[in-house]
Amino acid sequence: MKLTAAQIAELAEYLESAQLERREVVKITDRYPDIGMEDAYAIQNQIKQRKLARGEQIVGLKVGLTSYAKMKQMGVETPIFGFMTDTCVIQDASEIPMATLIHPKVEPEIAFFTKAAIRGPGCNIATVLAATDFVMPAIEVIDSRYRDFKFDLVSVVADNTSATRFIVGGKATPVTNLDLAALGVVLEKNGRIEMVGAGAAVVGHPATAVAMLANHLAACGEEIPAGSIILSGGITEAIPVQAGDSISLQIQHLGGVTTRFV
Ligand code: OOG
Ligand code: MG
Repeated sequence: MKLTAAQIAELAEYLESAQLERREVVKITDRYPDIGMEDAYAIQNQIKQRKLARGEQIVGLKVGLTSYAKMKQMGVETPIFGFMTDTCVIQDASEIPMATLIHPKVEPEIAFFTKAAIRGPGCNIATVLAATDFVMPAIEVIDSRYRDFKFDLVSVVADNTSATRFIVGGKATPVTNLDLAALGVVLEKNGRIEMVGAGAAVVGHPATAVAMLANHLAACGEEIPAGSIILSGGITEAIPVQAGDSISLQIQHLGGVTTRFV
């Protein structure tokens, strides 16, 4: 660790208040250029403690920068991991007020619902599928707290991987007989196709992203609990949204999910 406990607490407060007050801030590496990955997760963890202390509940976990498009863009080879609380949950087909966000983008994802704990190390596609109750299509709303949505890897990890809102819908589909890598994905904004993709865009298979999350948690003696929702990572690039935009995601065999920004 390169930061002191006091600096970690201060940076957590800095980022979380930006989120709560819906304003952009300068990225933390501009002030502390030497921040390492361990510090970044310590800041994210401190943000989690702040939210728990305020009575929020953890509802799920997320994996980010899993698509080859984003990895290339960021020059990284390993995904990043974050958490979601009950305040992130938006119901299918309901509205999201823009006034509650900074500069949101949406991305298409496959959400996993676990029926058993997943504990690393050594997790793989098979371990994950065996512990999966069902999958559903999910729209993730990401909203970086950083100016112009620009950041480096440690800054975005500290900022809880831009986690903000998510919406699940469609059919709760068991994974038996389902090839998640081959599923076609269509993301529309206001009735126009914006992005198309396939499950394989996420590190070859979305369950691999979940396995990487379990293996990451294992390094700190943690696991993915049974009954978790896991967002396995954006399948395409994220698209920016504005008030008035309707977003619709269709995933082959899993059905659709929609939301509208007002
Ligand atoms: C970081 C979060 C990325 C994903 O699915 O790739 C993410 C960002 O791009 O703001 O959630
Ligand atoms: Mg995402």
